[in-house]
Amino acid sequence: MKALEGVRILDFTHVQSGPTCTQLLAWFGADVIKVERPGVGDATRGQLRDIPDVDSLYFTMLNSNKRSITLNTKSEKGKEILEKLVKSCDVLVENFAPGALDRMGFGWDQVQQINPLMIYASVKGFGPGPYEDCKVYENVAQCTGGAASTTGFLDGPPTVTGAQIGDSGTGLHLALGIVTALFQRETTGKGQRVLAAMQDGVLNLCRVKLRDQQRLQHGPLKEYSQFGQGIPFGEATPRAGNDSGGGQPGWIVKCKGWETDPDAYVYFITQAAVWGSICDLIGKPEWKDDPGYAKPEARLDKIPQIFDTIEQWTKTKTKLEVMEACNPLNIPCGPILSMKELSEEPSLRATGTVVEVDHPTRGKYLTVGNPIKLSDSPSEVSRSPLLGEHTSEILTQVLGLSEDEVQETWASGALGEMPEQAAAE
Ligand code: CAO
Repeated sequence: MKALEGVRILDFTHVQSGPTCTQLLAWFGADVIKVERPGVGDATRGQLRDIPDVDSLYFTMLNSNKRSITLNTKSEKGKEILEKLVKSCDVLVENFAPGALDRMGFGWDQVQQINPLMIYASVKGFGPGPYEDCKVYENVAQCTGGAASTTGFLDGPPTVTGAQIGDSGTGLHLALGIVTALFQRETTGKGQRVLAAMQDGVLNLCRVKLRDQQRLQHGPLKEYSQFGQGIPFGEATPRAGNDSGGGQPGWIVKCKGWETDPDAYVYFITQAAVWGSICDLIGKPEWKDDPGYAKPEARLDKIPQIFDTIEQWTKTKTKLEVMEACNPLNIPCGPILSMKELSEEPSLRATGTVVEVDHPTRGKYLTVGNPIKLSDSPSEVSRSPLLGEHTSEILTQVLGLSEDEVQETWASGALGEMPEQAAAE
């Protein structure tokens, strides 16, 4: 028994934000039925392809554990099937451009009438307001949600981050909204709308930067290295390079091999509580009692110099040796792990966070499994569906159509072209 077993999701999502959400729900046991346009499907099936005519990794890594039905929801027959699906599902999830579902005839008002229990969940770029009609992609959200203006170095331009906080981050927010609405439905007996706007999701993840914006009104931000460097603050939260967000000076420093390995670095935090251990470790025991170094405030104007000294030590060790030396002393540090290293890390394979999956046309590929572990609801990762792979199965099993009705629906063209195998049957 999985946590969300018995919950059926009508998955109208595409690209990344929505699929992240429904993939999570599928891992928790929900039956996720992905509705795709006949012949085309989710645009990401064909994007960034590494193997000709094979579903891209972009698609396969975001659509595990789902079933796929092809349906032209703009045809009469397609609308009829969609209405039946709406009646049979608990949750509708979508991340179309604003207004697309209304134009299709399946906006919130219509869906509520068809199925008052339905939870109607949407990702949009912006919430209600001046930008609500805009189409939004990952980096647009990072820029409009406060991440870009606070990421990068002080003397450089705003920078986007590799973590997909706009798309995958919003998908995560939406998933929480959906299970919360399902929980509330237990007492109200009603569905409701769930909206996760990408701007809101990014801003939520940048919460500490809005904290700093308000702190700025009461004086400079002393933990930012620009303070120690005597660089005045402007009106808005500045970019802080690799400064640690937690108020303890942190920096990325070189390790052994940095000349040839772009990831031979470690994040090193000079946490006040372990300052004495740091001084011993880097060969500067005299700093422990030196009034110029002993207290955090005294060190603020010497941060670059202190990290230079730390780096002289880290350059003599690999990043993992630095970690091995620091951990027993409770000195927080983070080796910069490359995607290659993460994909090969045995402990991540052992926990199912990195999983190898077999696919009929692609062969074996790696994906990231469920990062949220439930002790009573294990998440096995199964491959993403081929386009329309489960169309007939869903019509019979979920909607209860007879064989004749299924054939009739194929003949109407609403499902696209019948796959050769199904036609032979
Ligand atoms: N049958 C028939 N038509 C279908 C269909 C189906 N099964 N599935 C989709 N369509 C139609 C839609 O109805 C829509 O038609 P109209 O515009 O004529 O009403 C059309 O396909 C295109 O849908 P779209 O507007 O969602 O796609 P787009 O490429 O124009 O925009 C995106 C893509 C991502 C910018 C937009 O969907 C968006 O802003 N989504 C919300 C924010 C979001 O999720 N962004 C993250 C994207 S990356 O994860």
